[in-house]
Order: sequence, then C-alpha cells, then structure tokens
Amino acid sequence: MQTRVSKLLGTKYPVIQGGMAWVAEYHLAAAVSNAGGLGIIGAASAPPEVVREQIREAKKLTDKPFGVNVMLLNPNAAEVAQIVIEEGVKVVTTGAGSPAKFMEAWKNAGVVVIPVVASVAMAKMMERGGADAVVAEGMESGGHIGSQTTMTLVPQVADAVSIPVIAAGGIADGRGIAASMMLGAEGVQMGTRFVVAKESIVHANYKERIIKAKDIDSEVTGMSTGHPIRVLRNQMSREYLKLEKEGASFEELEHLTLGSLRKAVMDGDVVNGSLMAGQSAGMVKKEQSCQEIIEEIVAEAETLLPEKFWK
Ligand code: TUI
Repeated sequence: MQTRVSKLLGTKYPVIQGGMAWVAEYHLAAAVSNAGGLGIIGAASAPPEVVREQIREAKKLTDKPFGVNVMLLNPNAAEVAQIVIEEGVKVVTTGAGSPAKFMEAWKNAGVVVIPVVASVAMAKMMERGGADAVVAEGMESGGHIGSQTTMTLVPQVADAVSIPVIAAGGIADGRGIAASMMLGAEGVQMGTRFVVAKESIVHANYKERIIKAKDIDSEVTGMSTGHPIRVLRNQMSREYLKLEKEGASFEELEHLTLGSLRKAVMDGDVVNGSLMAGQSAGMVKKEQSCQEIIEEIVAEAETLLPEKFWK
C-alpha cells in the first residue's frame, strides 16, 4: 500500500504510530518501523538528553526511518527541536501547539515536518509555513484533543490544503484506514491500538483497561481549563471532573494530575493514574506484535478499498 505519505516517509505502509507521552519510547517506535510503519518517539516532557538517548537506542534496533514527536507545551521544546537535527532524525511530528518557530531550522536540515492539527485554519497555516504533510486529529483521540471529529475534520482539511493529510482519532483497524482514505486522507496515525502492542512497555494493568474498555468508557477532563484530555474513566477522572464542576482553579487541577500519566504507564496505577486512551479503546481486543497489527489492518484496508486510493 503506497500513497504520497508512504513515499514521503520512506515506509512500506502509510501508517504512523502516535507520539504518545511516556508510551512512545524507542522499543515501540523501532518495532513499528521494523513492521513497515513509521515509529515515533514521543519527546513529551522528557529532559532533552533523555530524548537524545532514546533516538540513539532506536537507531540500534532499526535501520528503517522513524520520527520524533515534539510536544509544544514542553518548556524544553527548543532544545528537543535542535537534538532532532543533530541526531539526523528523518521525520518530526508536533503536538499541542504551533511549531512555526522551529519550521525553518527543520526544513533547512532536511527534516520532514508533519504538524498535528485539530482545525482547518491550523492546517492552512502549517502548509504556508512549509509543512510536508499534516496529521488531522479528531477528538476521538486519547490525550490532548481539539473539538472536531475525525469524520468532519479530515475532509475539510483535505479540501483546504494540497499537502498530504494523515487521519488520526478513532482509527484502530483496516476499516478506519479505508474510511480515512475515502475522506481524503493518504495515511493514518494510530495511538491506542499501539499502546497495547507486545513491544509497548506500558504496564499490563493499563493494557488490560484498554482491552476491557467499552465504547463509552472514556471521558474528557479539562474542557473548562482549555486543556481537554481524553482518558479512560477511573477514580482520578471522576475526582478531576467533580473538582472541575465545583470551579477548582487550574493550578489545583494541575496539581491533582501531576505525574499521573507516569503512574499509569510505569506503575500500573489504574485508580489514581491518568489512563489516556482514545474512543477506539472499545475496538482494541488483544495484545499483538506491531507486525501483526500492521499486517492485519493493511490487509483489511486493501480488501475494502478500490486500488485507485492507494496505488
Ligand atoms: O498533542 C496531542 N496529544 C497529547 S500531547 C499530550 S502531553 C500532555 N500531558 C498532559 C497534559 C497536557 C499535555 C497528551 N496528548 N495531540 C496532537 C494535538 N495537537 N491535538 C490537538 C493539537 C493541537 C491543538 C492546538 C495542535 C495545534 C493547536 O494549536 C493551537 C494554537 O493555536 O497554537
């Protein structure tokens, strides 16, 4: 399955793994790249030197292209942006803001730049700024989200820009890939399904919550503070939403969630941890290797889609 996206990335398939904080470390990224997708190391809020180390470890595990996600709320984003260039990383995706100020340096260094956007306006701005493609991410996604759904965002972004569009949010199988292509995308990014991959270092308790999740088991915290985050419902999210309803300050709410994603991913604390996951959690049924996941979803998409969409 080749599209403008797989050609741009130099991958076998137009499938990208989301740059998820704590989850997207080098084992997962290398496994996705080795399976023909594009693995991504999520820099999130990690210290810049840790990101450099992660990149070097990924290079030991794969000779295929992989990327780094720069999370723009990170106060160290500028340093991470520089490390990506120094280490010769092929692809950068960005999240939770505008990467405009880093774009020129990345382009000059020959890095493929793919900002994640949640609106048509941001997609157009990124194209004008020299982005090679955009990920149009709907609010079905886990973690930090915008307000548009994938079904409505992807076609509107595809109509508004000429660079390739990669769909994200709610995609967990071949039907999601086929649907995304019908909406005008030329690739997909998946997060939640890869959280549960065999090569993912995420604690078994967290994986189990995703596998057991039903369609309605996620909710969005922080809508009122301007930092909406989709998580699986648990004691932590209930407490957060209760405080939010009572008008708690942003600082108070931030304090409650401090370190909570780490708690879920590393310690398996599914009670007080933050279980970021997308609405597609209800579709994720078992732990599989990245190779099994990618082969399965691409084969399914190919049986559904007329060849003109991907040849
Ligand atoms: O970035 C994400 N998802 C994330 S980042 C993250 S780390 C975090 N952890 C705890 C609290 C806060 C963050 C967890 N999940 N997805 C990509 C994405 N980007 N979704 C939406 C956007 C976005 C939003 C606004 C992109 C651009 C944007 O621009 C706003 C502006 O005008 O600057």
